[in-house]
Amino acid sequence: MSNEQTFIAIKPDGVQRGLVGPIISRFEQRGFKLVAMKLCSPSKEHLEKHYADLSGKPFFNGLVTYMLSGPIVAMVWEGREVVKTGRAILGATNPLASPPGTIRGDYAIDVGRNVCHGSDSVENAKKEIALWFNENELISYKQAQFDWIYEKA
Ligand code: IDP
Ligand code: MG
Repeated sequence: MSNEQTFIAIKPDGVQRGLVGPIISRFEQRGFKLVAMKLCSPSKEHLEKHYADLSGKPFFNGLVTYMLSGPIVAMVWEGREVVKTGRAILGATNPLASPPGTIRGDYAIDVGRNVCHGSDSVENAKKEIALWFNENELISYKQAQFDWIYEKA
């Protein structure tokens, strides 16, 4: 399926460090399609909901404070196996365990400042997209380069 979707976010450190362009470029250059994007400052409640699965972790409060520390670029990207491939483009959660060539492996050191977020499963991607975007913010269009990226739809 070439219409799988994932939720990708550039965290406050990524925005403040001027990494919006480089991070978007990696998804564009790979051939994925941008379906939605906004610069936003979500509430504490919204971020606690986004990371609800981690609410029992000792780093949870620090994580929410980090995510509240500045604007976030929220995006939806679409394409074949984009959830799994998006995670590969981001790299490992701990940047020091992430090889050069990945976003975290090229731009980050500490796990608590790892510049980007990506959904970890198709099911969670659906939930995260619904949490961060209204349906009318997801734009439907044919990517001009589609037939040059995919052999078959
Ligand atoms: P992921 O972002 O690679 O999916 P998760 O385990 O879902 O990793 O954790 C969510 C976020 O929480 C991480 O991206 C990172 O910012 C933060 N985090 C995870 N583990 C730690 C930790 O041990 N210390 C501080 N922050 C952490
Ligand atoms: Mg995660």
